[in-house]
Amino acid sequence: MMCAMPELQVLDRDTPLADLLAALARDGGVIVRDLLSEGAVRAIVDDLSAGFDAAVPGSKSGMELWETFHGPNTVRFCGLAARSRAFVDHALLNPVFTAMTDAVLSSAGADYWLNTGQVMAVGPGEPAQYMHRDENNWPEAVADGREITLSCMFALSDFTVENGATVVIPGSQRRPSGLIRGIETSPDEVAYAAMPAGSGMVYSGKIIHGAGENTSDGWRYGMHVSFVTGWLRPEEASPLVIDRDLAATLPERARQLLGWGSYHADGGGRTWLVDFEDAGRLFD
Ligand SMILES: O=C(O)CCC(=O)C(=O)O
Repeated sequence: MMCAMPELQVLDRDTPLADLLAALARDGGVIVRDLLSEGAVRAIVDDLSAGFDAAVPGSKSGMELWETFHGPNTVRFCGLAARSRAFVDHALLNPVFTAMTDAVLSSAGADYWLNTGQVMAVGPGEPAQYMHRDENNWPEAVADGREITLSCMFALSDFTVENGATVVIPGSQRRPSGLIRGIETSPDEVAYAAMPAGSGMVYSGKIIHGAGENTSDGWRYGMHVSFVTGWLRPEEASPLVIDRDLAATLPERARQLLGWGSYHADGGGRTWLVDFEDAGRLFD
């Protein structure tokens, strides 16, 4: 008897928040249709095209593990808020993704900030990335039942099973915490984030996933955006890239998410201050 392949739920962007969160809680990931309008995708791609042209596939880290993780024929680059105002307006401040993040990360801390905004363009012939969990970036903070990070993979071009759509193991967010670095998977346990450009897969920091193999002759253009609770250090040092003059042109919430604001823990702790004041005061 043939087993049906698992599938992620695909919901519209105007689905009630409670239903989006229920799908996320059940499967560990949910595809949201039209998270970005056609115009937003076009504006982001236009703004990032110089980055695509300049970027060389593969990792420059010189570290074998990272080079394998990044993929030899995958183009990645960050600093998206410095390259694209459309990224800020439509992805960083995306109303659906941020509403989901508000709900999911509220049990980890009083606020969150950008972990990374990253182009992930998978080239023809690229093998599948090893399966992993995003929360393993912060091993000391991982705890069963607590989400510390939430991610969205925005499709900037159509994602298909053939061109490397992200592979996930639905339900794996409920497996015991611990480091996952490459595990065997069977076809009857994985789902693919196959989706048209403009859609996005919102996924838990605990779900086991990785970029799929690209067996096509085209590129798969993805843009990963993730948030992390405000008391943890993000992967990307955003305020070292988005300078104060540029930050001054952005909406206040975008500035806060990019590290130009301070963290006020429930209970009174205050961190990331400037001379005892909230970093946001720099813009008064
Ligand atoms: O490119 C993808 O589909 C997923 C990549 C990923 O999970 C990562 O690099 O952390």
